[in-house]
Amino acid sequence: MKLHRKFQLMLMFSMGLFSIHPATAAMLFDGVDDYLSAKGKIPAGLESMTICVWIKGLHHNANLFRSEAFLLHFDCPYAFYLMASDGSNSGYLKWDTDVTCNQEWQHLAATWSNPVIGDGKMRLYINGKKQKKDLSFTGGKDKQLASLRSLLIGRKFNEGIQFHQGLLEDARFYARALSNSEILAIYAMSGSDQITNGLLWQFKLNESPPGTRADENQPALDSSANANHAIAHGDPIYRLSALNSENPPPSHAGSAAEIEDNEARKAKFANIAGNLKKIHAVNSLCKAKKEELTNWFKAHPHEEAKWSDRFGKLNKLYDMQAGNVYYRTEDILRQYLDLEAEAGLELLFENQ
Ligand SMILES: [Ca+2]
Repeated sequence: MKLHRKFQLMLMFSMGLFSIHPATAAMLFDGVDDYLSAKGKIPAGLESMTICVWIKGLHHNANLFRSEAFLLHFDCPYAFYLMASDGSNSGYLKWDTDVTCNQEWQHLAATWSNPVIGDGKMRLYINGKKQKKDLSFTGGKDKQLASLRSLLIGRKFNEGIQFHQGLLEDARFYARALSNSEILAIYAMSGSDQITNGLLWQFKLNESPPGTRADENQPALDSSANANHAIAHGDPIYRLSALNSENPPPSHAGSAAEIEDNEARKAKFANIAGNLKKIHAVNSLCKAKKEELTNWFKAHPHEEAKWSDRFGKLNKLYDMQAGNVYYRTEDILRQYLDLEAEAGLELLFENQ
């Protein structure tokens, strides 16, 4: 059976049957107060599980999933943690590599099965690839996880592990441990894998067009059969996904059909390149304005004393946010321009 599935997967790779991700949107979390909360009709006494998600994370050490039964963090090294029904816990299985260094799209997955129905191992996967380390966990006296009643996505876990900042797409929870090849298929097929056996939650996070805000009246839809929709808190916003253009399936010899697919993909996401250029432009304008004001104040120490408080605070904000989310850098640029105007200056990006 396992071999058969592996062969099927290899065949699909070689025939170029992987389709373009159908989604155009993903959900952007601001790292301040955005998160999702879902209640679930979940069977008690889970003996195995899988959680997985596409992520483009900008903030180190953020929480991805929190529930009564498990945690998954976008953190280094702490990653995956289970709570059993008898109150015992697994401790953390850590990431082999620092996933938070990668600010590109990546697919993260965690699985576990107890030693009765499976091998009693917790596992982590990055972009479909099983990591070297695993962790044994029996699931306590009953070999079952704590009753799972709710799921928080992206919410702050503690002072060290904060709100998620960045994009999420296609978050799933299964009441079974998926196999290596199933995880690989979810990664490689970008949403068209149709692996639904045991699926209890699936938040594609692509239900609204880019630019729309999710709020309490506009829940994030659960597309599993359970329809356990999630309430959006803090007004996260839908953004263009760009999943395919930035994270194509693992490299393999491209067939003619695939090369055509790639061309279509390039065309489809050409506007994203435009957006990225805009982000870079805003970032570099913001940087230039900061330097310009710094130089001017250096040359005019009397003026500097008057503005140093506000300018210093703004610079701190800039250092924290530069290169992160577009609208924040834009906002900082606006504040530099306000300060410049109020100081009666017109420096006009002389160095640009
Ligand atoms: Ca917010």
